[in-house]
Amino acid sequence: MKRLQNLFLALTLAALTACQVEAPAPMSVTPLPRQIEWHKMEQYAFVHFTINTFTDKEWGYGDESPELFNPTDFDADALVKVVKDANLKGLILTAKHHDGFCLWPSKYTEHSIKNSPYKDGKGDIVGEVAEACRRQGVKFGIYLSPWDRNHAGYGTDAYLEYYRNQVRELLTAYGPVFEMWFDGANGGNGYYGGANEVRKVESGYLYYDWPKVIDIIRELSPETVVWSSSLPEARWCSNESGIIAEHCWAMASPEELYPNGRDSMPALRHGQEHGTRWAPAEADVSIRSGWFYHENQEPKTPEQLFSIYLTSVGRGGTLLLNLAPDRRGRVPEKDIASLMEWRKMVDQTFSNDLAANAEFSATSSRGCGFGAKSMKGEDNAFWATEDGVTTGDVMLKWSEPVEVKYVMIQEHIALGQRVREFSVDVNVGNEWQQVAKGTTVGYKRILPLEEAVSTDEIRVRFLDARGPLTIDRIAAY
Ligand code: FUL
Repeated sequence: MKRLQNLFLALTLAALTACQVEAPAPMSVTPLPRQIEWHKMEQYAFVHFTINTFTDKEWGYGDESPELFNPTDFDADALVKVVKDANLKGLILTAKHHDGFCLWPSKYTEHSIKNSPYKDGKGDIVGEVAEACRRQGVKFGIYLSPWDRNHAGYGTDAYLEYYRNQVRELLTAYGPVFEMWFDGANGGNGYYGGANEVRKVESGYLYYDWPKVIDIIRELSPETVVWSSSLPEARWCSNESGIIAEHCWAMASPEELYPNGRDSMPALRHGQEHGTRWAPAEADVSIRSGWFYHENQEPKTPEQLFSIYLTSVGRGGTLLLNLAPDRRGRVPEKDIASLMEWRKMVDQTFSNDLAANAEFSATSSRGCGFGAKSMKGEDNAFWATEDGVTTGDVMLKWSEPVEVKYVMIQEHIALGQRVREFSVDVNVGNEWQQVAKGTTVGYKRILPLEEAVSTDEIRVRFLDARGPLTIDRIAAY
């Protein structure tokens, strides 16, 4: 008995010692905890709703009467329910668009909902939506247009004070918010308190002195991810079509994203391997061609939305999908139908991970706890190679052939983004065929195969990386 006990003790000790393998050191740029939470949301809604909805415009001039804002059937809970049913994890609302009309009763201006017929001036769309989001477990975010075509002081210090006051007012009353969206459209003609002129602000974004605004956010809502054109914690993916580039780093350097305060499209599109911040790409796209509701436009089809899902969530960033309530304040029925069908397609395609029944192996691993099996399923474990090993193959083997149309790869981004090149191969009739290849992976990469293949073995070859490989998951659908 005693010998058996000793043996058991020895085995346990051996196992413990063997398991004392440390994870690879993090890369120099890694996401903040709030950015990891943001990545995990994957998809959330934008809601463009304001006076433009009633004037049939995309950009209001700034002289519109607040009397025009009069939704006849607005119900914040119904709006949030659409978002929730579509499995969108958050909602970013246009609290103020370029025309300057405020959807909350701001104490800093009369150009707001308090002078509209909506609920006899007692309504507060921002507050109502924020509360409905909290009730239904959807995260709330705010779009506050920096460009304001209504404000008399736009272009001067007076407006900057007004703007910062509003950021403070919103975050105090409606925070915490998961994301603040500071649009890049800037300066031009407008009403400007009656001046009716063209106002250009200093070199794009520099006028706003973003660090001062960001200080207010950090003070009042520390968990907010800032989408801005200065010190971004999430960046524009460079287009409004829902397409993140295939080659896309989550890292970027602000001075290269915004040289002289202006957008650099290549830097926004691809990020930078040696960028100094974690500033991942977000794909903003509208369900219709406009951001605001226009009667003559149609929603995208479920198939189009599915394709957008693949080029956004499937390329390491997030999807910010815009809904445009109509003059009732309701998301149009046909848009809801398209959304729900899209959700069904995503669920059906990605609910059954074939890799759950596969045998995982790898050409090498760091050892205990970091073995190939760690890439199976959703958990915190990840596969890692030894220091100095930046390539490796992962094999998934089934006892019976499976039909595969999509391969999904996730890096363990908490330690940084590393993969520079990879190939996906399938074994058909004892021959390896390359069915997909790529450069970057990041939080999540979905590789659609040209056509479904029947195979009992898949191999993912990591051909180059910036450091030891750290792969969270490989799945097949
Ligand atoms: C753009 C704006 O000008 C559009 O109106 C819209 O809000 C879009 C999301 O961002 O820059």
